[in-house]
Amino acid sequence: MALVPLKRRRRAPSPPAGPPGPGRFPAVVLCLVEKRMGASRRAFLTQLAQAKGFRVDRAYSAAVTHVVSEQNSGDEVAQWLEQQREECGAGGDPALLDISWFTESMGAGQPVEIESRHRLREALETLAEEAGFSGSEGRSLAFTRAASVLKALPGWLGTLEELGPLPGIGEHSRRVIQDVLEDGVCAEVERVKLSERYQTMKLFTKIFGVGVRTASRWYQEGLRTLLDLQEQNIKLTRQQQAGLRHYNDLNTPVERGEAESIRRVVQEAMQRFLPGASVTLAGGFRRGKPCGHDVDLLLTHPEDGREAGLLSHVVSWLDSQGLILYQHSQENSYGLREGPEPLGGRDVMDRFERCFSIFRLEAQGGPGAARGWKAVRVDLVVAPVSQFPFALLGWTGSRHFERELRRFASHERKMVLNSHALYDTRTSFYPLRPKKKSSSTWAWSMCPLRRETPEPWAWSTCPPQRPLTAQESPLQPQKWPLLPPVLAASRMFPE
Ligand code: 8DG
Ligand code: CA
Ligand code: CA
Repeated sequence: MALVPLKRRRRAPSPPAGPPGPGRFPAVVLCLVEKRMGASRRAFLTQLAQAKGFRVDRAYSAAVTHVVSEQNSGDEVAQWLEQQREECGAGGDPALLDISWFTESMGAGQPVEIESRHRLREALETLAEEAGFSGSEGRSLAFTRAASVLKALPGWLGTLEELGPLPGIGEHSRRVIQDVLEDGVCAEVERVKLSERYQTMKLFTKIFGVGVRTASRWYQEGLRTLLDLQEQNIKLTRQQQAGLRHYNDLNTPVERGEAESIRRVVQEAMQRFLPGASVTLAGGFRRGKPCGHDVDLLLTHPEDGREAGLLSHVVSWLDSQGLILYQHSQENSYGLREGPEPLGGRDVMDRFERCFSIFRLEAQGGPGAARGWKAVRVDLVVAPVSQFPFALLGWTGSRHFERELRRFASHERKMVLNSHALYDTRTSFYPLRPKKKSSSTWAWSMCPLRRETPEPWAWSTCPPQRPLTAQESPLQPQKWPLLPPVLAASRMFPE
């Protein structure tokens, strides 16, 4: 099945051929599998790794120590390796690694320890994704939770017994973990990865604007490829058309430098209309991820209310400069007097004025360099400064962390937390409001500034730590009766 058949592929720049130097890490020689990764992405990742001092060989040889692949099953990579060995007549016993090892190593600036948990997490995340594709939210959440627990483990997991009675890992997940630890793969996961339904759902849900329901309907109608959508004249929304048009770019990870460039462009545009307004990079980048699937930007102004109406000016101006390939905006629909809203549950959705867009970013090397530009998904969200801490917390993610934090607020604290406010349902239906509207210090102080997704499993087992003292906090706790629990929660997950 063709996975990306939409456009005839450009001839991608070949990764530099040769003769490779030892790199900064003489014991590590990488080779990237092109299948499913694609030639452009392979070239890009090769350059990225080389820039960090890794030796990356274009062709397989006995010198290769680490084989990195993306979206291939264990069997497929083993088959690939067999073929390479035959072709070059060399042996070698490289570690077969998923892209998550590569990403973490690039983030760390050095090869990270190869751990079974890379494979374990990938296995659980695949099952979570598959459960989501089947509309089984509960099962999907259970696997996601188990994957998060593994991610948070401080060390190497050698046996299932070492997990002990750790909460958050159910029977099914334990079976998967055991299989991977014993055999290197889990048959159930391999079956899922090879199934036509899973592969098709993955392909379709990666189109901007296509959710599980639409993808599932298309699958039931017999559609299997992106080309099918075009040839069968499937009716698409404007958003889906843009998603399909820029499919390859939008499924190429956005680098931190690219995100920062877009943030600067938006910041400059904002200064034209409202001096003093600020743009903050949120989402995965704020959690320290080196790359992500889009750029999340939070817009605000130190004076509450001044930000209203700003977004349409900014977007129109960016559009007039040819920087926007697609956009649709939504107005703010949040009413502060309403009290805790249904959206305050565990849903991450909020009601800020926002714009879902696709930017045309001047290429800075990497994919799109030959063409001169690259399409990048950007979410622009406008938050009044009085709601900014909650917006920042909500838009920092991860989705799973936000979900668990909201669950913590309601189950452990009888509060309702959303991206607008924190309510104490026992004492007041009015949300926490900042006293000093223009101060940004308090905003930062109450957000858990973490570099990684924290350990959600720890929340129910750790007692909350003490709230900040008045000296430690720029806030005045006595005036902020609802604040300490959030601070306490944030204290559990220091940076
Ligand atoms: P990535 O792009 O690095 O791959 O991942 P991410 O940055 O963690 O995910 P994201 O899908 O871009 O979402 C970023 C956060 O924004 C996530 O925690 C959910 C949060 N969020 C809100 N409100 C809303 C909303 O109304 N819609 C969406 N899509 N996300 C929201 O707080
Ligand atoms: Ca993001
Ligand atoms: Ca986003």
